[in-house]
Amino acid sequence: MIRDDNNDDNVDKGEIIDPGFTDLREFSPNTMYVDYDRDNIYSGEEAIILTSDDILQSSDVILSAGKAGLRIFETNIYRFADSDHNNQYGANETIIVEASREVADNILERSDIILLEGEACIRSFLSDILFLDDNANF
Ligand SMILES: [Ca+2]
Ligand SMILES: [Ca+2]
Ligand SMILES: [Ca+2]
Ligand SMILES: [Ca+2]
Repeated sequence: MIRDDNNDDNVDKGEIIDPGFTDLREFSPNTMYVDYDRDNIYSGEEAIILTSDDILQSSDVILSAGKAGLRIFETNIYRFADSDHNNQYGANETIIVEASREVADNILERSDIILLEGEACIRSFLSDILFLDDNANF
């Protein structure tokens, strides 16, 4: 339980009354991240995806834009997710374009279009990582 004494919508020291009842909840098992640097840890700048498997598909929802190990093709409107980090496109790797079909950036965003479903180094969050659900709508 939290009382926002100064109404700044942030939890400050002293505002946590009962640490047992916060909006902290576990990520759903379908909330995964792209382990861009392959350290098995979510870094905060890695993309978060709602997916039931480790295949990036057009039906998956990108919850939080972020790094996804995207690499440039010779044609620079495309990016591929370099899942095995060999700097080469492999047959199982995801291909992405920007919604605008202009030059792609290296950030995986909700607006990006997944042209070819595939691997993207997607990992599950460990179940002991919790997040604060600000508006309780997850
Ligand atoms: Ca990582
Ligand atoms: Ca998927
Ligand atoms: Ca590769
Ligand atoms: Ca993008």
